[in-house]
Amino acid sequence: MSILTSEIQAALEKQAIELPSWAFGNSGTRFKVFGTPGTPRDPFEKIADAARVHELTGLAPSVALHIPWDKVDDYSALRDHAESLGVTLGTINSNTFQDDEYKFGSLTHEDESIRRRAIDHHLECIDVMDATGSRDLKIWLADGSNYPGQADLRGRQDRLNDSLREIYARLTGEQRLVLEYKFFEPAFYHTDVPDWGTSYAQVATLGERAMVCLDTGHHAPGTNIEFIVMQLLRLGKLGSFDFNSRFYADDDLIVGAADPFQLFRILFEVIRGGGLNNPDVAFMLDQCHNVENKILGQIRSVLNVQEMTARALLVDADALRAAQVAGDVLAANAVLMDAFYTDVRPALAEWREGRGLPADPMKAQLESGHQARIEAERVGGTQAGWGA
Ligand code: LRH
Ligand code: MN
Ligand code: MN
Repeated sequence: MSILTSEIQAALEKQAIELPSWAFGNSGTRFKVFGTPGTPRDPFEKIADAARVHELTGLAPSVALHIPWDKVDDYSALRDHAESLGVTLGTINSNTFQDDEYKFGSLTHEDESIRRRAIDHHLECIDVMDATGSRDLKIWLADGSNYPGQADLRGRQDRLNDSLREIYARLTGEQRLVLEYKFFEPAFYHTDVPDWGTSYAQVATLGERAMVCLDTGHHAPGTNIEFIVMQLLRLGKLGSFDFNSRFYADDDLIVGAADPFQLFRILFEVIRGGGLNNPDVAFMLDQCHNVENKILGQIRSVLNVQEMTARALLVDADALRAAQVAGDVLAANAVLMDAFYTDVRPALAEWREGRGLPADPMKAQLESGHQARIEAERVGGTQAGWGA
């Protein structure tokens, strides 16, 4: 008998993790971007790679796009291409962080013509959503300042709110706006949306379909991220995750690589707060694979999320509650740790096989010759990379 009960298996069955198109393009640091054979040259090839991850894991049925990195003439054709490969197009990410105009801000800018341009970019992203069938518009702003006195902090919050109201008003049907926060970078003194509180304060004024996006790499070291997860779920405002892991700042490394225990704690609070398999909470990756193989990096990532989800589902909730109520500190902690230390990998391999998936998706990809095939096919042209 599997250690994964039928209830746990049913929860795992529904798990869906969205992949970022940019994970398949070249990336690096400000020091170097490495090119690698077989890297996609356009959004169509990025989607093909994402579909390969889904084919082997059954965990990644949608792909997030970043505009203009994934700009194409015909979004319906891109949608058809995705669907023909068994995946759908997901979150549309806006981008106001790479144009000269936005040096001093975008949706917060002092100059009305630049702020207008930034709002219009978001309205165009919603046009894209209409064509791709995407539900979520994700906004992350690089807006901020480097020196005390450089910017009017208060005025920028007011302009941000005006801008967001206009963007939100353009959404229709099920469409949503999710506002991501990040405590610093590229701005070093102040950031206009630095924390979950600011994001919450902004989206709370917009309406029900405006939510917070929590990127796990966007917090100061030592931040209790699972507490934020709990609070946002409690408030009904956790719209999405950008999963990744970090050792230092916004490292965008493979989720669960730096601190699997933190990922377990986050997923435990997701389950506790009713966020697992809840359509209101989107699970996305936001990662780059600078030095490792990108398809394998994405496979490893979704498996890490699945493994920690399975472990978190193993927590004996009744025993935990009893120990908490009894004030039995060590027993409560032991309940959590027992689940965390359970190796679920053999049970997940078995479960995968039962669904017609490879027991070991990493091995399956390595032995399939798929990488050699795309390397042979993708010659000429310009490889997609950070910023394209
Ligand atoms: C900003 C961020 C945001 C962007 C992505 C490329 O650091 O996390 O989500 O869209 O990186
Ligand atoms: Mn992010
Ligand atoms: Mn980031």
